[in-house]
Amino acid sequence: MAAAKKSVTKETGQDKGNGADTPPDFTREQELRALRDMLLIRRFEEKAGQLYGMGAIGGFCHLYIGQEAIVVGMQMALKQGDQVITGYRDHGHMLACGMDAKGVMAELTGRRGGYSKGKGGSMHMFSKEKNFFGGHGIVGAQVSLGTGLAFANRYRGNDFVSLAYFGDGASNQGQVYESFNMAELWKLPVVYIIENNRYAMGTSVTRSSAQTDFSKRGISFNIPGEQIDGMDVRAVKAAGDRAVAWCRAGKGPFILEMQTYRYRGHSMSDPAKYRTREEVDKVRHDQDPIEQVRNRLLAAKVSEQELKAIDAEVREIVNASADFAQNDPEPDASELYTDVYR
Ligand SMILES: Cc1ncc(C[n+]2csc(CCOP(=O)(O)OP(=O)(O)O)c2C)c(N)n1
Ligand SMILES: [Mg+2]
Repeated sequence: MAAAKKSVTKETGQDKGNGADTPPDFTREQELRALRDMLLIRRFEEKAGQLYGMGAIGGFCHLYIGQEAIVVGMQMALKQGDQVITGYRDHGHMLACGMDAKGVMAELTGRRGGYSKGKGGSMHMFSKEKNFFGGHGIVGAQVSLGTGLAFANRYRGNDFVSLAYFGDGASNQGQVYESFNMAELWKLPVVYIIENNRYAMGTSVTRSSAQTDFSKRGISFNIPGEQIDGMDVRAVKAAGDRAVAWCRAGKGPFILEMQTYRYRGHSMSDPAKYRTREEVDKVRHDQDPIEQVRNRLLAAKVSEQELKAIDAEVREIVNASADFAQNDPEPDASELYTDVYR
């Protein structure tokens, strides 16, 4: 993975701190929060993987392991009322938005306590209270919908910003560019976050994309873009601050390419034969977002005990969610006829 290079296609006029190469330090509280929130996603996803292996989860299940710093860092740049929308690799986004782990896990297992009453599954969960708008299985669909959320904010005259997350593969979808055009034309407050994890299913970016610097994808629409080290939660947060401030100030959309990596296959049914084990191990070893924070905390003399307490708290939440998700009843058959558009 290229180290954090940055390409700003239009001068933002914002304070860029020390630049993306050396992101501003976090306070101790920020480091601890980032560690806890990233660990929650990692452990939740590991547990979801186990439950899937046991046959407790049906349908599709796309894990977010390796990409945790992106949603956690971006969430730290938001204020209450800002909205989030993403694709099918969505459990991390939900947890980062503050959705309840029990409700998410129970949706995965198809139980009535799930966010969609057990009728939606992994790719179809929403929370009005937490401003999470899904969970979308159609690649690229969330980009147009996220632009619509921004349009609504502008129409209503509030100062909320919407974040539309999508992948390197989705970046080649036609509706993305129709959305870019409208967003810049109408100065809509939307941050387009391209999670470049280097693969779209089994296809690497170099095989699928003529322009692999995704921060440049907005050039013909005059949308500024930056390339960010998406494995460093501090760099993500700093970039999020700049992009969100730009949108909130009424200057229009902003593109952030987050350079990241997914450790697991595309979905649970992917044997991942298109890459080597060494490639995965190298990223895990050299760049793991959670280990980076843990190492900085240890270097700052935070005790092992304090870190263990965070581990324990997270494990308890995840175990409780798995227990609930396996013991909560399935939805009643009458639910087949509710929440259906006719
Ligand atoms: C319109 C559409 N075309 C194709 C698919 C099948 N499909 C599902 S995921 C995916 C790859 C998307 O990759 P990327 O955008 O990089 O996201 P990632 O899975 O890496 O997070 C494809 C082609 C789909 N769901 N929708
Ligand atoms: Mg991808």
